[in-house]
Amino acid sequence: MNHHQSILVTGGAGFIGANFVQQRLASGKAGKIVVLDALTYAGNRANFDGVEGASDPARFEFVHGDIRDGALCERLLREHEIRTVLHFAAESHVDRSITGPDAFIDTNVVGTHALLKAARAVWLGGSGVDHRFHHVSTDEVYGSLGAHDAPFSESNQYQPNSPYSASKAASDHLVRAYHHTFHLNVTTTNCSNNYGPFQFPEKLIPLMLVNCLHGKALPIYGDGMNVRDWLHVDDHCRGIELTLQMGRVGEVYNIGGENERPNLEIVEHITAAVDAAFAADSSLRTRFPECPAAQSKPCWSLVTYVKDRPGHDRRYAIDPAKARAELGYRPHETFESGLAKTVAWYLANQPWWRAVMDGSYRQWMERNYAARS
Ligand code: NAD
Ligand code: TDX
Repeated sequence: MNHHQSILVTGGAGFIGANFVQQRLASGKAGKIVVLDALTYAGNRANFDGVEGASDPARFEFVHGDIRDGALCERLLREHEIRTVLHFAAESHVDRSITGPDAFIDTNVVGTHALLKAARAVWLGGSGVDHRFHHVSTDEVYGSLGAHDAPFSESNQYQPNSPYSASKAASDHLVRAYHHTFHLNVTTTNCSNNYGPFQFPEKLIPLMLVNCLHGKALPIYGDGMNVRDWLHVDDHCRGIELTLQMGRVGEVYNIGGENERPNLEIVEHITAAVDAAFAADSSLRTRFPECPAAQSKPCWSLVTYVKDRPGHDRRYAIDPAKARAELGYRPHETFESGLAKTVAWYLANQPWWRAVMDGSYRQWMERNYAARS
């Protein structure tokens, strides 16, 4: 095996990272995948259970550790002769960044810097080796769009509005600076809102789904007319692979779904999909007796307007023209096909979401929700 094809995936036990690792293992690509993950509330070792290739030590290794541990990062880069880092690890939930911003600075800013320092020491320390540091970032760094503004392009000004987006913006700047100052070979992708399997039920789509099944209120922040550009996680992962293959060093690529929708429309789709699933499969009534659909009532009846998120960005939208032109990127999944698959996945994988929600998350959500309503 060619060790030089080994990649380090930080945050690989989280939502997008785990989907990326699963996609790569399934593709049969050569090279070992080393996952470095601190297993915060959002990371789940079980995301690799039963995944083909994940039990083969020549193809996959899981390391429980923190990106802020520079010595560990350096050791992994050297030991596995890593030449490609894919940096997913982050604190990722905007609401948590409002109630507790410190972890966002620690992981997203200090952690990214520790990883950059390790990459610089190992890759640029001696005579230099071919390498790539890919940074996974978000569209939120560009701030909020007005209803008639053009979608975000790579040249938009950075205007982060939440502690989360500010911490991601800071990490983007550090990645850029390590390229310009130290000539580290970096690429960055800024992506819009992802959805799909293995997403923690604190983000809009899985939260609404799980609440429907439990017969719990569906909390709509503000007027429900905030707009996001939704992308199936598989398409994001493909965009990252294309950037690794074809992206130019030092460049930034915006990845989006060309699929802008207000939150209320998303919730409408979810509630309709759950209603339809219950109508088609009577066993769901026994499995989820608290769901309104179990009594032939519409899940939409659970919609509850709550106090708005402080600093809530009104609209995000991505202009993916550069990624399309340079990488040949375009989303494959339509929102309808992607959401249908996602609803089916959550219905079939109750043990997964029950397990990740057991623990401190539930208390946090209840406290947070009580404070808002
Ligand atoms: P997630 O919260 O589901 O997963 C984050 C992972 O990082 C978890 O496995 C967690 O254990 C790990 N982690 C956290 N702190 C760590 C640390 N200090 N050291 C090592 N590991 C640590 O997040 P996600 O939704 O999968 O997002 C992944 C990346 O993509 C993030 O950088 C996020 O900013 C970015 N992003 C997310 C979206 C989205 O819609 N979810 C959109 C665009 C960009
Ligand atoms: O209960 C809710 N009610 C509600 O109305 C939740 C959780 C969200 N919302 C609204 C807020 C947003 O307008 O839904 C929209 C989506 O919210 P989130 O799922 O929290 O995502 P968002 O804040 O848009 O950020 C996401 O996309 C960009 C990810 O969490 C980030 O990690 C990513 O960078």
